[in-house]
Amino acid sequence: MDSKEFDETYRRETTSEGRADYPKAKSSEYSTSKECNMVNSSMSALQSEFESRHGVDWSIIENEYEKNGYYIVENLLKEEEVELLLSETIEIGRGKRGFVKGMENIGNQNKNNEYEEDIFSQLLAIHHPHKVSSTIRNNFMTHPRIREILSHLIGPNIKSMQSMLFIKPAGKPGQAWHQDEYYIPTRDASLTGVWIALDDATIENGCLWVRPGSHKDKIIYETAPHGSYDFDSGTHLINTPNDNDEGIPCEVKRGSAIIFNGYLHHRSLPNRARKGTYRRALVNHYLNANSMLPWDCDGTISPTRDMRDIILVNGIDPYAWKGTENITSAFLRAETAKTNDPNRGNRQFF
Ligand SMILES: O=C(O)CCC(=O)C(=O)O
Repeated sequence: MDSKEFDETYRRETTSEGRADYPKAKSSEYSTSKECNMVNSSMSALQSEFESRHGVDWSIIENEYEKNGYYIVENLLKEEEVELLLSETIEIGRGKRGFVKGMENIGNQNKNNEYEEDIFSQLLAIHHPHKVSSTIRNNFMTHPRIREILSHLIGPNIKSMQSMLFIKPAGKPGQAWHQDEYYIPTRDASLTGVWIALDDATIENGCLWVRPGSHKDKIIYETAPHGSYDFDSGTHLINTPNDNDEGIPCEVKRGSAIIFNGYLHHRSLPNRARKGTYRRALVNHYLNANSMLPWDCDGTISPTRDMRDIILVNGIDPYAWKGTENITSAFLRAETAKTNDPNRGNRQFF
């Protein structure tokens, strides 16, 4: 299914032709409060529809999330949506969707007939793919089910500031224990990751691990070099009350999502599965749109009180009067565990 067909499927599902109670347009298109109210009332309808379809009791989900700092949503995406994301990933990897900084160094810019494996085997992760892919921007960052769930966990007003597309072919490292809110600070501790598996994620291929409940004290902990080639980026958490907690692996099927709190300690291990396989995942980060976003984009822009390169995902943006900016752009993650990495010397990213 290409992106046009996808849009059409969603249009049918989200209008009176299909599931009448899904919002008709994407929330980023809502600018007046009347339209926003429409989104919010659609959300309630959506909730009841979801509840009757899946017997969801939102208070159970909210309590679980509050207690553990994460929640697994099975089958968040349908199989054809996963397929669409994977074919989009190949096009991004070929350099067909636009310039991805760092890709030129590994010869992946403008490739036509490259085998999938040749394209993917070198890529750990692409940051901000939504900057080159309208499919990711319009269909997946603002996906109706993500909006539905986050409106319960974050609140009705939601914005997003980044996406990451992990490819993680066999042999690539994991990410050591860290807290996302250290890297992307919010003013109200509302940072939330939505980690969507595009392959079945297993212990062997480097699934996400979490320390349940480690988000609760809302403390950002110290970090120090981990000194391990198992992990990308230089540091891991130290001197936390959870240092001895090995955590639990979140093995999830493709299409399922792990929603996790920005203070939650989490990590992943290297992909130790057989050559030619991947552990692909799309990870988007969200926060309550009522919070300003004092994020310096990992040191790449001057300190700011409110980074405005955001996408309104649901409800209203109380800071809409500031307008938005175009600051971030797509880039290949610098792999710090790889000595000959062309990006070496750049800042390290989590
Ligand atoms: O997917 C992974 O391997 C790590 C993801 C992660 O740590 C994150 O999204 O913050």
